[in-house]
Amino acid sequence: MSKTAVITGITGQDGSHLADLLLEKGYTVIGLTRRTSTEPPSRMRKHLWDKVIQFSGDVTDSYSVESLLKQYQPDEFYNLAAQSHVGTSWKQPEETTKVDYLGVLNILKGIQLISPHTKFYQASTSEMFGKVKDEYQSETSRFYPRSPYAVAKLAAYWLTVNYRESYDIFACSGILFNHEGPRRGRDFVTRKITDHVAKYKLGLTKDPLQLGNLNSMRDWGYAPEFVEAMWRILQQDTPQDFVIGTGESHSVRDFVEAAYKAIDVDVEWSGENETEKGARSDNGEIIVEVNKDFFRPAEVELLRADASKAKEVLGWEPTVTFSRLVEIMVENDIEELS
Ligand code: NAP
Ligand code: G4F
Repeated sequence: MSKTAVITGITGQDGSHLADLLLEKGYTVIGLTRRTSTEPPSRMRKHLWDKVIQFSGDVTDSYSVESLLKQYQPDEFYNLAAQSHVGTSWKQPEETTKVDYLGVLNILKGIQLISPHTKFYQASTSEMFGKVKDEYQSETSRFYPRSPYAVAKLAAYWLTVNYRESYDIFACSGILFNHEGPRRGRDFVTRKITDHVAKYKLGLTKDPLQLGNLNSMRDWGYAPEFVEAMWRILQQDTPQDFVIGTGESHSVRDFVEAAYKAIDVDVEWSGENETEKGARSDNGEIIVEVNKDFFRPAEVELLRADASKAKEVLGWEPTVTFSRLVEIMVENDIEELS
């Protein structure tokens, strides 16, 4: 008999890639979708529409989570639902806490009471490391969250540990570093850049790209490879937490340079100081401007993964390099816009 898996956040980047992977493996996939996710134009990827069972609900509504668990008693439950935008979490801290923390409590309570055999995956994040101490962050690094988003995610991480230890539930966190690709939301910095560069290439914009902090460093990987790690985490004999990332870190400035390089444009940085630096193309046009509106009240300066446990225990290793990732995203945006 095929295994059954629930995915919350199935209309998001990771949810859609995970659904593709599990369907390929023969799973029956149930996606929790909100009414607003299914109103036209749908946020659900069209190719998934007929292949997954849609269950209408919301992780902040315990009745809908419990009904889902009662009806399907799934083998696996992947909780990817979140208010996932860090910048937005200062503007909507309550909403962020409800979805990213209370939503997780609803699911764990439901599993404990209704479906204790269900294996649970929590989408934890490298943002929990925040103001980092270690050069590379591993499962044992100190947490120091720097946003309402990261605080809610850290509480949810500890709740997952707590339910595992208190009720013997197979509950795990994947602590994933940034991962990107063609399905990334356009308000995250990578897709914002590649979307703009594609428009520039196609002559659809002459405006400079407006960005915030160019100095922050992120460990950017390729999303389809990261959902494979989620699945492997739930196939282990014992429930454990894993850091998932590439081990390489680049600045936002590096990402901008690589994206313009993908369309054969050299970037020359200018400006009085590091924070105000914008950029010109090799033909003198201003192509990037630093805009204070995109700075955050507190910043995570550097993230870089030590994913050696994942390599050793899960046999998981990323293969897509930083420059290839940027090319994939720019090529995709050019194709989508053409
Ligand atoms: P995303 O594209 O922003 O998707 C978020 C998903 O959550 C959407 O499907 C959204 O559905 C759903 N959602 C939001 N509020 C909900 C609610 N109250 N009830 C049910 N569903 C709700 O995020 P992503 O990049 O795929 O990330 C997936 C998960 O991994 C998130 O938990 C994120 O915090 C975490 N994470 C991501 C990264 C990364 O680099 N991508 C790294 C570490 C951790 P609607 O369509 O209805 O809005
Ligand atoms: O692309 P970002 O918004 O991603 P961020 O904040 O790293 O969060 C993402 O990764 C986390 C994992 O570490 C996830 F948990 C989270 O859900 C999300 O997927 O910003 C990356 C960096 C930041 O330092 C930000 O300040 O880019 C900087 N940045 C500079 N200009 C900008 C912009 N970010 C955005 N979104 N927009 C800008 O214009």
